[in-house]
Amino acid sequence: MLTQYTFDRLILLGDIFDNLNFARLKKNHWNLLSYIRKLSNPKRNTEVIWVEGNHDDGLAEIMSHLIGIDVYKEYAWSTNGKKYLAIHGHQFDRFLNENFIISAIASFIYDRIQRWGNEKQTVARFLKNKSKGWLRLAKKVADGAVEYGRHRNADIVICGHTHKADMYEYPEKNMVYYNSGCWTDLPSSYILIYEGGKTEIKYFDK
Ligand SMILES: [Mn+2]
Repeated sequence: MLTQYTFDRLILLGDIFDNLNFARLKKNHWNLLSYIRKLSNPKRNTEVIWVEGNHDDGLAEIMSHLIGIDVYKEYAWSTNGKKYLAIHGHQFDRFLNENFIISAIASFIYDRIQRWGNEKQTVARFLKNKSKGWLRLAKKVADGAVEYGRHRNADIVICGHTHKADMYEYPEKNMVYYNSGCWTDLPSSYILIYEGGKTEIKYFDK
């Protein structure tokens, strides 16, 4: 996906790593990391930004040395007169913050489902699209992120965290929310912001 575009800026929206267990990383994971490191080389004029998630909280510093990219809690920028704010989104996940143990178990189970699942991740996708709890969580993260973004004077807020690619409009606040979804399911999803400011959810299937 990365090689099919030329771009000025790549924003990694958190939870790039699950934990510090690097022994679990396979060759293609290291290839991706080394590609990202290559992109961040000043000669390439590509800015690589890592916004910290809840899973890679604390890893960011190590990784910024290893991959040589800057790590942020949140990242704001302007394109074509619109203000964007990228933040991972766990900050608005009250369930996660109030039920840390249950969330850790749920995250463990989801991880197993993904690892045992077939290539198309049928079960993981089913959970995301049909589970009422998941939908409620996705909307709550969106509402929280937009409220937060309003105080930051953002027009567009982009989160990750929920694994569910989404777009919600908040006309009464004059704001739009995007969620970039995730890389671990197929099709993988990401957000593309064109030079003219057009913003789109895209999908990638290998
Ligand atoms: Mn997360």
